[in-house]
Amino acid sequence: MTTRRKFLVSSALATTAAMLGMKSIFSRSETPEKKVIKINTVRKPVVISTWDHGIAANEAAWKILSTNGRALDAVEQGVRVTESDPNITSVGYGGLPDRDGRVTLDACIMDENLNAGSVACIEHIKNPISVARLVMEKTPHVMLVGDGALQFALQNGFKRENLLTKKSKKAWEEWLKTSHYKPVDRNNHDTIGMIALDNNGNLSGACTTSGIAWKIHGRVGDSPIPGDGLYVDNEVGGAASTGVGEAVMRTCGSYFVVELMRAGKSPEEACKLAVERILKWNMKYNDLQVAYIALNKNGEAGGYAVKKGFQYALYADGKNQLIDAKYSES
Ligand code: SD4
Repeated sequence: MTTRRKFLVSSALATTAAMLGMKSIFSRSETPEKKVIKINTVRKPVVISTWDHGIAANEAAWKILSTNGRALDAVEQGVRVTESDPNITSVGYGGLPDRDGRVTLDACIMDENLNAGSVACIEHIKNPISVARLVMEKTPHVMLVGDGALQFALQNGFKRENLLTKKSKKAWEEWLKTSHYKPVDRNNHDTIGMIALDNNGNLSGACTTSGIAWKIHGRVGDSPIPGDGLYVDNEVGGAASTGVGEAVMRTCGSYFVVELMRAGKSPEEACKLAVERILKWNMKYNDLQVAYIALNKNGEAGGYAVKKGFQYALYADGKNQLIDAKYSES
């Protein structure tokens, strides 16, 4: 019995699948009478994150994902590993300071219900991602900044700490000798962005950074802005960025990547088109590097960068691997 309703349901699902680029999800039998919708394997869980420090972050996320935990918990715990590592000078504790010697941090988190929480230009808190989560879950707001964010964190039991390690202080003192303000040195920026798909098929993402070294005090980048440094739409996929935040903000980068996936692009194609949008405008940043990572609802992942050198960590099918991203310019 082929009812009109059945037909409508199957064609609607097929259209959705096409829009999401999920070529392999649905298949039909030959005869209209036996129109069976077969849900193929969606690869899950999966977690993807930026740069080589993503390997250790993925491990922490995987512990949660592989025991049927929630993607939101996985991304929070994953990026906390990077934030807490004093040897990583671009995220959290040990991050390089601004030109006044102050370590100011940006972070954003998004769950499977389009909830978002973020903190920008927060000082003295080692794990800003957890403050961002609290903003999302315990306040009617999305973003808290500066002193207000710090006050909120302290009121909620976070510890005030000195985040400027000896190593970062030394680097800053060295920089002070010339005070040459070159905010786009690629070695200076390696935010961690992470997107996870859990066993329930839900997506979440996190992004956290100390931003660009020696920045003007008060400068906020793309990372804490939903739609720029991070975006997750549980119907489609998630994306995160790293690199010169100003270029990402001017193109609403991560939102653009997600919308491209909604329109049927694969994660890698979507990241490439978002990179090309930046390049098309010929933005005048020295040594411009921007990279995106993306993961769709189907468990397909990808990344793409302006320049050579960007790597992302992908944990899927039980394997945690570092992958060299394709790029537009050598
Ligand atoms: C920012 N996008 O603050 C961040 C920096 C970064 O890899 O990603 N570094 O602009």
